[in-house]
Amino acid sequence: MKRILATTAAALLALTTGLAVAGPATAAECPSGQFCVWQEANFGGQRANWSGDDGWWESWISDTDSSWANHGISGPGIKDHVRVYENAWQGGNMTICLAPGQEVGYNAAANDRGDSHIWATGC
Ligand SMILES: [Ca+2]
Repeated sequence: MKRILATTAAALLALTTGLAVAGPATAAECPSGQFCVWQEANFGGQRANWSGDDGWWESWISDTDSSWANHGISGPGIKDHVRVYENAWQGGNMTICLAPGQEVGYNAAANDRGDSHIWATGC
């Protein structure tokens, strides 16, 4: 009996471990319908999030953005992509563009450069 219990426990442990690995542990925490930006890579540090456009990011997130997630709602004719620009009011170069559902833990070209963003129908 003792041996059966031990085997069952081992099987349960293996099952639990497998589930933990398969789970969405890397998914960024960002509300549905919103565009989220973090000060640190891999969705760390303080987070900013918007449901609409912002032509002038708050000073604490301007030029400190290091990871991004687009949890916008997708659909026909809906502006579901997000374009980030290096200057206010979509000025300068576009640093990064995210498709709906896309999460970027780090991007060297876009790191610490964003100042504004708009929702768009494409990139
Ligand atoms: Ca940063």
